[in-house]
Amino acid sequence: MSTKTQDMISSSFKPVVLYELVADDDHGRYFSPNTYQTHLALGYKGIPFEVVSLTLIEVTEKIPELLKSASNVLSLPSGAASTVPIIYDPNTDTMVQDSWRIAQYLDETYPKKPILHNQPNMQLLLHDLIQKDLLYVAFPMILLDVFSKLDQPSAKYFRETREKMFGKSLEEFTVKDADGQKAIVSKLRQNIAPFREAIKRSGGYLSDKANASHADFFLAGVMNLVNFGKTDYFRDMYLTLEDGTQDNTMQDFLLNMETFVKKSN
Ligand SMILES: N[C@@H](CCC(=O)N[C@@H](CS)C(=O)NCC(=O)O)C(=O)O
Repeated sequence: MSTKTQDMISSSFKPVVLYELVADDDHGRYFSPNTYQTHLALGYKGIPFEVVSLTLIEVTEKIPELLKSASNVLSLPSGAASTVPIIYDPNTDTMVQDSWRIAQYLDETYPKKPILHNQPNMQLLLHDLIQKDLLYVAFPMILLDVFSKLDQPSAKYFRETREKMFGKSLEEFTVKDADGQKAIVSKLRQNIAPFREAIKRSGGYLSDKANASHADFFLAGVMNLVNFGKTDYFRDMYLTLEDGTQDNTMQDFLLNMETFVKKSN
């Protein structure tokens, strides 16, 4: 574990490399909540970084080799897997895998603008709530759309792996009828409400006006994925209150988060 902090202002500082997931070679849209949260964390902390964009199929082809080539890999106790996000930090010659492990590494190595705020358990709790209430609820609405936006080899792999995971075809898993979709939109509308209230209370992020946290980045990542899958429903899901009135809090939150995204290398 790296405990030595790094000086980003030093002239010898080299940009951190982020291995990101993109939808296809042509458009390169980021859609993974897991990688997006790391992407936002790097931008928010002001750590100079470069993005290596990989399609899903490229992740399966390149990540095992990449991990083998590294002399120093930090990952979860469960061990390294063939997934992104991964960062390589040339300043410490360290490769770090898994968004949670990366968040820990970033706060240890670059303590300015912390994202875990010495409350890792609370951050994990928020992460799990966002995953359960906002991501998993949206899955049956968006999975087929995500599939349709991937390049062909990635789409084939996505179908194979996700159908195995869910024990049914993507078509069977997807809710397509109007009533079923309405029920999901309504559930998401209810579930986003406490997060919106927290952001309105603080006037900025989930727990504070000026300081973001790991959970904020994951919330933005999940909203970004849902927007990627079902852009037309974004307003109904996130910007419409139970009584039908419109509230742009979550849109402003997401737009603010987008300012941390690296524009180009
Ligand atoms: N717990 C991991 C999950 C990483 C993960 O599942 N990443 C996906 C992209 S969203 C991936 O790389 N999948 C590769 C595959 O499906 O083979 C993290 O938070 O980093």
